[in-house]
Amino acid sequence: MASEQTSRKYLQQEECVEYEIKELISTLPRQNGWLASSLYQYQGFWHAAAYLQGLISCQNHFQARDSDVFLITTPKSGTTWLKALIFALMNRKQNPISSATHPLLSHNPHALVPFLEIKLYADNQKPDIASLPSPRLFSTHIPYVSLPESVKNGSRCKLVYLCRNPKDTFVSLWHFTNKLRTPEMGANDIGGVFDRFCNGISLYGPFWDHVLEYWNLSKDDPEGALFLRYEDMKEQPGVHLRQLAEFLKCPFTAEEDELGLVEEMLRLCSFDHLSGLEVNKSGKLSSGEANNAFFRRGEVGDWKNYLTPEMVDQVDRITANKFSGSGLQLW
Ligand code: PAP
Repeated sequence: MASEQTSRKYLQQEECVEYEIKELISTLPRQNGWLASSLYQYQGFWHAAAYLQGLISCQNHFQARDSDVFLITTPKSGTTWLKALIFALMNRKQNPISSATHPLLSHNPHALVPFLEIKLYADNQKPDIASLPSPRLFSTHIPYVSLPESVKNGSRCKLVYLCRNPKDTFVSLWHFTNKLRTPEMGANDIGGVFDRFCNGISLYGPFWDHVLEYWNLSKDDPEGALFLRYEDMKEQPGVHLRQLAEFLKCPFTAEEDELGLVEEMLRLCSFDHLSGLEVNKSGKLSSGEANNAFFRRGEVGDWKNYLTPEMVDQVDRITANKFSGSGLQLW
């Protein structure tokens, strides 16, 4: 049925792309994806066809402003959480945190902070984003190498990168893609996708290269790029929310501090609160994913329930090897 088809855009990657992208992907290295379609290697990273079309159109047309803020992650690193926090933080004047009509109470965070290549430039090759008021808030999974030139060099916009330990990221991605696969497709065998993840063949992978590029950027340009870790945010959310506010030049005032705004914001955006909202229990994104697919456990260390000692050893060795000498603290 057409309606069933359009309600699952994420399963129809190749069908959604234009002729030029079909031509391009026919020349790229190809591997089986974790959902229905293939992954294509472009500028060193693996992409699904429709998101690659979004990426290329973003490279061709996106014009950054100095005031733009980009929230960047590899999939399943805590994107939904950080979207909620940054949205609440940056819009707190117009949308008081305690308001009964706060947008986060009725919208999934993905609907409030759109992805560039997955939403804006996937729905429309030239979306009208020039009319959006500043500061604009966007999100993306695009690796640093593939960011539009105006983001990398033409502006003083700010990038916030959130990463998560590779074992939890992998387990979260495995669950997420299983949830999006149709009953006929069945779940992916964990061992098979684990090998692909370790070989870098996952959406926006290699995971380690993605993280490392943004880590290096944050060292070279601490004013322009903030590097956060999911585990640190879980451990000391208040410290990192304040750090984020300072970085984005909207620090909490003494009065806000006295009123307990940091704690209130953390409560609004917490896993328990967001996952319990009706919109996140029963709603869907326009691309078809159920909102509840973005909320599973929200904990650190769930990998212990899924990975064998051999798998743990393998990921830890790759991580140690890839990050060696970078100064990036290992998990
Ligand atoms: P995306 O990159 O595809 O947008 P993303 O939000 O990064 O997805 O991944 C969802 C993960 O963040 C899930 O982790 P899990 O599978 O290990 O449970 C999800 O539970 C977790 N998550 C979602 N919202 C929150 C939140 N408010 N606080 C902490 N973790 C969260």
